[in-house]
Amino acid sequence: MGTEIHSEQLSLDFLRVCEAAAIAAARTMGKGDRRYSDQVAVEAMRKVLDTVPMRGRIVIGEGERDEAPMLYIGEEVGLGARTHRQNDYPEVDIAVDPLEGTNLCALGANNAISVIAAAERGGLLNAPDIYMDKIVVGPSSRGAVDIDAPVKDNLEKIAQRLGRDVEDLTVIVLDRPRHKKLIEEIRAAGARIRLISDGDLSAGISAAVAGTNIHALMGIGGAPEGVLTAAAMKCLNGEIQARLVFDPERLGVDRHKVPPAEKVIARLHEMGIDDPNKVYYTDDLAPGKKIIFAATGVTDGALLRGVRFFGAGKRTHSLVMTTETRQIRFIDTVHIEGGPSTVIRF
Ligand code: VTB
Repeated sequence: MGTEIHSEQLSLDFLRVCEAAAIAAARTMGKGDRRYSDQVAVEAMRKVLDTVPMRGRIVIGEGERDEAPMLYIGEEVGLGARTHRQNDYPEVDIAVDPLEGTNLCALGANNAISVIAAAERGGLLNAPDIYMDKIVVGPSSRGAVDIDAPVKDNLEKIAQRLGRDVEDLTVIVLDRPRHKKLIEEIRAAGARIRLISDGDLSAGISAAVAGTNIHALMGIGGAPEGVLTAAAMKCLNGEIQARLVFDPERLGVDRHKVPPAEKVIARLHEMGIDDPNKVYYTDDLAPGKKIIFAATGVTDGALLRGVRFFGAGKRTHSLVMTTETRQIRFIDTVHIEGGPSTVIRF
């Protein structure tokens, strides 16, 4: 059974986890080796996760057991995973993205982050690692959009809720050929667009925070990122609507580039997903009652600053949130390595 989750305590443990992954990844910034950046982030995250007092189980991670050495789906992590006194620790389901935007980090581009989300058992959808069409909006526009409505209608609704013109909205879209039509539709409606090369998770979070000048995220990205976005939306009162996508035509790729539809449908069935066209709402993706979300900036971004290294240590900027304690913390941490004469700058 395990003990109860104490969100506030655990959220600070997850802060340490994210900080460690972000620092490790940030050290590799600009080296041009995305796999290496990811690897060090995974290793650092895994190491600190194992010091967290919980019986953790990875539900969204680096892939299936046979393809990922660490943080694979089903892996047990945390102090409770390596003791016979398992009942002393709460059972926690965990979704991680140790380095969201591996390319961004490898190139030193903006908005690479380290992310973890957690909930009680069953609180985060065990989503397949395929594509997902998403629309993400902040609290003001919650309940106003519909993933099946024309783009123009959704933009008009968002504009109305925000008390401005469609021309004053900025929508984030992953810069991919599959979004040609979506981009045309957003342009035709009159909204502004920010095209990004990677990282629709950090973009989705930005859409739910006023002051970022980002009002919505639209388009097809990864399904695991969709679950992490949903966890953040639960904490921020934002909304995500989503649908799995595996049709090569919609993805704008050759048929042989993606697994055949029958195979995906069979796999989804195995995972308990009987309707592959189902629309997932925030609570379907992250049904948990006790959701904890933490993210640390790796490179500078719209919401979080990247890791800064200086002689006597480093400084990290993170976002830590919980649904239970209703706290949204922006945490600026100085990690000191130097001696007693180390100077801390405000
Ligand atoms: C998506 C998106 C991620 O990678 O998974 C994208 O959700 C991959 O899309 O945020 P492509 O296969 O078209 O490259 C990210 O952008 C992470 O880098």
